[in-house]
Amino acid sequence: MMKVGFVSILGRPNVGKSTILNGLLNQKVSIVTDKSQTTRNNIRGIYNSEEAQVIFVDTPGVHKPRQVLGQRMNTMAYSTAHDVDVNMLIVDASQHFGTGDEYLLEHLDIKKTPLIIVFNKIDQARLPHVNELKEKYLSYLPEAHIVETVATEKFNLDDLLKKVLSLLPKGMPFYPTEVVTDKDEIFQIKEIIREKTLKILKEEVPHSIAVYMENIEWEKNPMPIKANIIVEKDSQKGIVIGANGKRIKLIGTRARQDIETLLKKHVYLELQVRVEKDWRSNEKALETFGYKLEK
Ligand SMILES: Nc1nc2c(ncn2[C@@H]2O[C@H](COP(=O)(O)OP(=O)(O)OP(=O)(O)O)[C@@H](O)[C@H]2O)c(=O)[nH]1
Ligand SMILES: [Mg+2]
Repeated sequence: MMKVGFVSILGRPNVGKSTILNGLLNQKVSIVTDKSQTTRNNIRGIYNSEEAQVIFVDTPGVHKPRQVLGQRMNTMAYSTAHDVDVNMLIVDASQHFGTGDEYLLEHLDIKKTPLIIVFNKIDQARLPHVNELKEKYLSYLPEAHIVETVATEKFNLDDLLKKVLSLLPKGMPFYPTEVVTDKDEIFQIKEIIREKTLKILKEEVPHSIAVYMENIEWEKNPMPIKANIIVEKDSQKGIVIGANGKRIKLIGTRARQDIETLLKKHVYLELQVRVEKDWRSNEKALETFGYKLEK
């Protein structure tokens, strides 16, 4: 029998969770940006080999929420911690331990399942600092296994995978071996557009962005895709569009390239910016934009 199981990827925003998922799978399944709270849904990424199937679950970063969206994102992370065979807690080793870390440790229930603490970004940290952090975390979670990584360089991700496999039970695979993620193409297209938008924007605007898919004509070549970039305030609309439409054009060009790679087809991408006031606190809007509470 193979090693099979579910493994969470938990932690505060921007610590490198999605980079670790992509690195472990050698494939981009989850979007990555330098902005915090990039990931907003639980995203499964499935690793397959002769001996194992591991279903990794990338989760939204745990943070002090200000809107319903943020509460929902935290809930996704909290519930994942209960649903897996192994928990992975990712820590940004270049940062100091602070109130955000305390908040996470108070809210995340990770004491009942085998736990690996991954100290990531050690390329940006000094050794004495990493050792101090380790001591701190081990005082809260004395049973934890520890791995140090540089996810952007894939440094030590092989060790991390070995550690994960050693902790997994035996079983039968859940997914056919060709499946890499539980998310469909529409989700992936929307995420690509959101990634390119976030990468171009600064400061507070990224948190206000959602992407809505209006229409895809699958059978046509090139394939027309009509999507909306949603913002929360009128003032943000101009920021996304940019002077003479320069910014939205750049977002469109970059997104189209990645969508064409994903679908292996030519696409014609039409983006429009739309204001949906305070959508992050509105139940109905959250559902429309793909942030319904899910398991
Ligand atoms: N220097 C360095 N940067 C890293 C490393 N791992 C990730 N990053 C960068 O950290 C930023 C955040 O990475 P993500 O993978 O999006 O982080 P995340 O934890 O998924 O963030 P959220 O989805 O917002 O919770 C990106 O700019 C990454 O390139 C690392 O090991 N070293
Ligand atoms: Mg992420």
